[in-house]
Amino acid sequence: MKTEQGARAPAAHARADSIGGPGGRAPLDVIVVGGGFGGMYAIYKFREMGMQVQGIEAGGDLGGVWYWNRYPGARVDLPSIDYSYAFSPEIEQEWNWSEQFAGQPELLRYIDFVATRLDLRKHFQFNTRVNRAEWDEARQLWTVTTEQGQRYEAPYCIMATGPLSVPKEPEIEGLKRFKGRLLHAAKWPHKPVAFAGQRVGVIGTGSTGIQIVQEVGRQAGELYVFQRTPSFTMPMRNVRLEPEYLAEVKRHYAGIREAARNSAVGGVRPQSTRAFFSVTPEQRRSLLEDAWKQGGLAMLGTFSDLMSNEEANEVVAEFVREKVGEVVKDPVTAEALKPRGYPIFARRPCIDTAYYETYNLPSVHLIDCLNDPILEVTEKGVRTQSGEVALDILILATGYDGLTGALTAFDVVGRGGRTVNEKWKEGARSYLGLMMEGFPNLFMTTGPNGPAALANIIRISENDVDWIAELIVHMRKSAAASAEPTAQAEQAWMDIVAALARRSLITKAKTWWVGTNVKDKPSGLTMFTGGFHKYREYCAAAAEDGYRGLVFQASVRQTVPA
Ligand code: NA7
Repeated sequence: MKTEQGARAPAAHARADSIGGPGGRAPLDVIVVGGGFGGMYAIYKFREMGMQVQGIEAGGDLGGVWYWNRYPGARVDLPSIDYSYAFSPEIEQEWNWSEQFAGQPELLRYIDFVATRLDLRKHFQFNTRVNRAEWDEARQLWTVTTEQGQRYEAPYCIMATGPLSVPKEPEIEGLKRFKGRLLHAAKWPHKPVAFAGQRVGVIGTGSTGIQIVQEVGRQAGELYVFQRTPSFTMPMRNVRLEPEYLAEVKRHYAGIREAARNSAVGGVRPQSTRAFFSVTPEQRRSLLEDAWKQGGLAMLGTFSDLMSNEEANEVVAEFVREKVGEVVKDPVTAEALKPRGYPIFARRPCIDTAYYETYNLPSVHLIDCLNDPILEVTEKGVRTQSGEVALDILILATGYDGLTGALTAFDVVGRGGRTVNEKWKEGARSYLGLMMEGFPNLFMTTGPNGPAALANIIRISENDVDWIAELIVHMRKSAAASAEPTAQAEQAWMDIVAALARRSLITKAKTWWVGTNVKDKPSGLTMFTGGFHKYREYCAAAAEDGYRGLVFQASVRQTVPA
């Protein structure tokens, strides 16, 4: 298999100082924390560069969110063709997606295919959680320790820990009291759960809750959906991918990838330059109807200004509310399902398969927690203001400590003993979402202040890993042992992120995107909202500019010009 980097790079200069993992293996060059899409590609890329790599993964296998999220109905909401690796033409040609939006089992099969094809598993230690990572300034190494007490050292550490890897327990009294079966969407059992004849409750109606409701609603004896904030959801209109279509895609993968890299979402979804009010009301309506029929997130791409023009946004929001009213027969339920008070698309827009239709089943009951709040979980079920709902199974689909949760869940200690928790006390700071001032040679893939959550996570991961790899090649050429962004470069990036955020309607909703879903978390938009293509341009410009935003050190006390 070819690598983008081509020839194998020389061995890292710092290897003589480093020690390997257990078993007295060769000194490590790079430790990768996380075995999702980002971590898998990082391991592959650095191995192909001739580096000694070690991956550490908390799960029992590769896959990240797709390893953990085995709940019924789990499905990717980007087209599978886009949501797949672009770095290997061989894998593109050999793998066949069966559906436009692949389900979790197929995604795991793809991950297994890639891992087996590239022989990636041998580089990972599974079932292992990192509990500390510390920069050893004197030796210019990262020391990473695990909960089991193992210790790894390497000059480079990649946190491929993902934006959605720390599930959020809801702040609801009595969860431990529940005598029925308590399931968390993000820690779903590996054996199928039988719902037939069961009284099931679901708390949470984000993307996860919606996927669960539409699936479990058709299986359970009774389903009770505890909804606090309704989400806007649009029809997915998933289809099987026919062999002729796949053959056509395979012939054009290079162009498809190029288009994805140059798009705001990192996928081939068309994005119009048409402003909402530049066309007549009739044309607008007809375009919205077309997008609704087309399905997926087509609507978001139909106009250019839906995330910045509040008035335009509200017309689209009302259009979706009308659709809810057309589908849901009970007017009280329909009204409760209509999201109000925040702009459409400011919360992750969901795409569904007959979600609203599920509420027409006599066995499916919506509990509007805005008017009837959950008071506590009891031994028997959930007690809201209006009474107790007895349940056999309670499912938590209550989201994640997104973007920053993984790196604040354990001690990541940088220069001078400062932790990431301390650095991010007022909110996550980073340079390009990739590095942090005070944390030399520590890299993040899909990190805060990058475009994570707003664009295809696989395209972002590939961009990030390639950028880090190029930087390491640069460091080797210039005999640099460590690299770290300057405080000024980091601030300049934060200013860009903040300026874009001010123009976006995203901040007008309370979501994990802005951190308001986690108690005491500093809130604010820590995502780059300028689009994946622009993010890539910034990353490329930083490299082309000779990494002027970074400080390099050859060895302690000796500074190397970039
Ligand atoms: P989300 O989108 O954060 O949704 C979590 C849901 O759980 C949301 O509806 C919350 O309501 C609800 N929630 C959380 N805590 C409570 C309590 N205490 N009581 C009632 N309801 C609660 O997470 P998802 O897992 O659905 O989706 C995450 C991402 O995965 C998604 O954005 C895609 O990128 C894929 P709230 O909004 O707080 O009122």
